[in-house]
Parts: sequence; C-alpha cells; structure tokens
Amino acid sequence: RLFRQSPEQRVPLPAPAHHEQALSQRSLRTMTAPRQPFVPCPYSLRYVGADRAVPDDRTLACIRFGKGLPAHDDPRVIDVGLAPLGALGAQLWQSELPVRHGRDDGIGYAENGELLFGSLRLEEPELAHMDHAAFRAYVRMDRLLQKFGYPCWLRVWIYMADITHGEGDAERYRQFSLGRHRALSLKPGFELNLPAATAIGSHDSGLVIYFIAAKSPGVQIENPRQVSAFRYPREYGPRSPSFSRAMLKHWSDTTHLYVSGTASIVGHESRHRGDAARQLEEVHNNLQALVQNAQRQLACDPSHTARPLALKLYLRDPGLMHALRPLLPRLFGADTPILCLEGDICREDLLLEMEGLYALPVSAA
Ligand code: 3EB
Repeated sequence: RLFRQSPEQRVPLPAPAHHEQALSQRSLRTMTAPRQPFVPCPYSLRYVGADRAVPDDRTLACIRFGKGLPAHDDPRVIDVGLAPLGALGAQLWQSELPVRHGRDDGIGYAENGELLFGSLRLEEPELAHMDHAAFRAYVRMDRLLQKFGYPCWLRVWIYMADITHGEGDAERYRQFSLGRHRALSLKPGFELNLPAATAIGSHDSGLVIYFIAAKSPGVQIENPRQVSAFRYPREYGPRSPSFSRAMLKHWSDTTHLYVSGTASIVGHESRHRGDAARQLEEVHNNLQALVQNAQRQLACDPSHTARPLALKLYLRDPGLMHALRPLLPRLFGADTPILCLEGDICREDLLLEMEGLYALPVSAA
C-alpha cells in the first residue's frame, strides 16, 4: 500500500442524521414553538459580482476579492487582496436566522445561533515574527470561539502576502505553520479534530484569516490518495500544517463537506510540475477520492452523488485561465458555481489549488 491508513479513519463516527429523526424533531419544534420556522440549514452561500457585494441584516459574511476596494467599517465585510479572474468577485454567506454582529478583541464576528463567522487582519510589522503572529492569532480566535459558545472549528481561510518568501524553514508559510501548530497542539488529541483550511498567497501586504465555527463538532475526513498534511515529513517544514483535508458537518436536514485547499499532490509529493491542465485533473481526482471517502464514512448510498455547491480555483499565473476555463465545466459540472482567483500556492512547484463546499446525500439506511 502506497499510503498509510491514518488512525482518524478508524475513529468511530457519530450516527448520521436520520431523516425520520429529523422529521420528528421538526414536528416537535413546530408544536412547542409554532412561530419558529423549521431551519433546514443555517446559511446559504453564493458568488456575486463586486457590485452586489453589499451586506444586509441577514448577512453573516461578505467576502470581497480584489485590490483597491472601497473602504467600509462593517465587521462582516472581509477584503482579500486576490484578483478575481472572471465576472464573480465576491461571496455572500446569508443566514436563515437573525444575525448578531460586532467586533471583539479586533475580531469581526457574526453569528446566528448555529454558526459563527469571524475574521481578523494582521499588518506587516507584526508578521516579522510570523510564528508568533500565527500563534497569537489562533489563541485570540479560540478565545472568541469559547466566549461566544461556538467551541468547534469547522473551516479556516488564510491569505497572506509573500507566502513563499524566505529561505528553507524561514519561509513565511512554514513559520505560519509552526505558530499555528503551537497554538492548536495545546489541546490534547488536536489532530483528530482539525479544521479544514486554505492557505494562499496574495500580492498585497499583511494577513487575513477568516473562519467558521459551530456549537457541536464536525467530523474530520482525510484523503486516501494523500498523506494527511499533519503527517507531512520534515522536508516540508519544522512543524506539519495543522489542517484536515475536509470537515463534515450535519446541519438540521443536510450534510455539508467543507473541503480544504486541494492541490496536485499525491502521497505528499507535488505532481505534474509546469502542466496546469494535468494539475487540474489531479486535483479533480483528489476531490473525487475525498468526497467518496466522506460518503463511505457516512454509509451513503454510493449511487447518490455529492453535489458541489460552490468551488474556488486559485491560479498562480492568470495567463493560464483561458486554457483551463473550458476544462472546468467538463470536470466539475456545467452548473457548478466556480470562483476563479489569482493566488500563490504555498509550494513553488504548484500552479493551482481548489477548494469547495459539497452537499452530501445522507441515506436513512
Ligand atoms: C497541501 O495540500 C497544499 O496550510 O492551511 C492546502 C490547504 C495547503 C491548506 C494550510 C495548505 C493549507 O499541502 C497546501
């Protein structure tokens, strides 16, 4: 066997949400609280053009991609300095429930009783010691999660300038991984419940992190085609990157899979150096294997396929976009919304990376 079976794949899983159980909970809730509508999922997500990136009272987060964006002071508006490669330039997370939002210890937050969305920005002076900056950021974020009653990380996005700047272990990305590991490893057993993550380089300055957290934990999913990132060998840095390949989360009547940034990596090695089309195909293979692994762990009927709700493509060289664009509908489905962004991958030999959110069919069997 090329890949070791990782122990988290042997961890017993919580029982999948049972349709009948969900139904009886629904009627119970309706009886005891007739005015409370049944909430199938606490949010919806969509990509929009930059002109429609405006929050309203049901917005959890409004993520704007690009440079030179107009100023704002809404804690739910998150600016990421990656140039969009197409008409879509922003992402809206809309809540089905009333939203409370504000700022706490410099962290913008919004929550609706089921999901907490948070974001923070660090400026360059603090990033001179990237490991310390990452450590402090994770400690602050975790304090916020505890304080607001959402102790369970689901998904983290990290965007930093000059991600591959620095030689060897001094590289910014490796120093970030070091500080992140130091913070997350304060909890015993942390590698059995790591959030899914993306870490991408921008061409502006500073560091933006945004994240979602819940009241009860998700289920960590690894990829049988890839060595778990938290087990990467020493050659990739002094501490391994603390993220899971995906996080599975049961909401009231749907199950979502938050898929981490996924590159053309098999085992732990980069594949198809210099060939963007083949890297995209390898990413597709990795995503398929990961989603299938999640379905297997849920005991899903394999004839019911997972549905991608939203994908992102990060591309190092925007000039490659025209060659890749025709491949996207073929590989990922003509109706799948895909936001394409210019961004640096944290390994120099990789040209692209994809992430996504999938809805999984949960069988009642
Ligand atoms: C990889 O598979 C590619 O450090 O949080 C992807 C997703 C990558 C998340 C992170 C890094 C991270 O190793 C790089």
